Amino acid sequence: MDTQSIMDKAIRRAQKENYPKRRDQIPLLALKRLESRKMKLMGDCMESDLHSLAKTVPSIDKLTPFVQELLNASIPLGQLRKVAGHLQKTQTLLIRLQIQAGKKAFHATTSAEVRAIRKQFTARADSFLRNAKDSMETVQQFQKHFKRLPHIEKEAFTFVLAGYPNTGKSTLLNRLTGSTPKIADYPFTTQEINVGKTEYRFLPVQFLDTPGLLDRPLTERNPIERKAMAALAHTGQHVLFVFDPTLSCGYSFEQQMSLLREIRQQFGSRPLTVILNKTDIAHETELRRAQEELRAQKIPFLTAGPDNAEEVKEKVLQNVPRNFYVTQKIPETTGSQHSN
Ligand SMILES: Nc1nc2c(ncn2[C@@H]2O[C@H](COP(=O)(O)OP(=O)(O)OP(=O)(O)O)[C@@H](O)[C@H]2O)c(=O)[nH]1
Ligand SMILES: [Mg+2]
Repeated sequence: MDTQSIMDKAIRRAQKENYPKRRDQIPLLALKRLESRKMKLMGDCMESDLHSLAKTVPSIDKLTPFVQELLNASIPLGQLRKVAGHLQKTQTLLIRLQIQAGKKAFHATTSAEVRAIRKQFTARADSFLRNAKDSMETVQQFQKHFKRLPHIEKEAFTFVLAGYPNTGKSTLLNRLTGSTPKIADYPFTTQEINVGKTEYRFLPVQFLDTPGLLDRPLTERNPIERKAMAALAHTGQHVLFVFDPTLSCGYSFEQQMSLLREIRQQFGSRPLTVILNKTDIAHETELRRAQEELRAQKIPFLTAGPDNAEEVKEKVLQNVPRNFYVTQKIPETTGSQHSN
């Protein structure tokens, strides 16, 4: 829906309107009634299109902090509030314009004047719509992002996969849950949060695959990285840090270790397991180096590759506490996907 299509639709709606069957009115009065009716129909039509667009911006404050942060990474929510306000203001202007034009038409003394009033009305309504063009586009972009929000189950125990780009997080999600996120040999393949679901002891467990993170301050992080940070900050009971000891991801041992340190510092209240990935192509020395470092730091780890997916899954799932579903009070932020 763009400004042109809204206007075209309103004009088509007005064109359907014709003189009433009763033709006992004097022609000028009939014309005034007809043109006023056309303007009302056009105004209502435009106003209702704007309304249906603006109402898709839900009350932002009711969204969970996680959803707010995810959306904010794509479209600043402050801007979205302004834009929704602008659309509402345009609706009010259209209604006012239509009332004023109706009054003017009523007081007109010639047919030509009545027709001119409707032309003016159409031109001014068109300019209001054009002014709202950017706001409409922003809302439409927002709708797209909103639709792409991850469908997170509140009740499920949640593992969050994090790590440098290209380390194999999405591949691991596929191995753990069978879900099929996009996997590719370049960084930032994953741009949204992917969710994979499975069961453990007949209870729901989910894994969130996040976009890759670089080791740098939050203020320097790009919007895609900020989604991963939002997932770590607001969701999940256990972090799986995916580490590529082969460095084929394109990032150094030190860079990955430094990110691991930062995540432990920032989100240390939650248990964390390192997944040493790509063991099928890792040299023994590469693996040993990572394992020794992790042992020295007393960080639990698992080694993973294409050949031991089932074993890794079993070991990862053993981290779900037996009493989680009985005693765990699910935090509000564990993330309904949209609101609550
Ligand atoms: N040999 C080998 N390659 C792997 C393994 N896991 C992932 N890869 C490859 O590593 C590359 C990156 O994999 P992804 O799963 O897309 O990595 P990611 O961490 O999700 O990447 P981003 O979404 O960009 O952060 C792909 O070419 C995968 O095929 C593994 O265990 N062994
Ligand atoms: Mg990925």
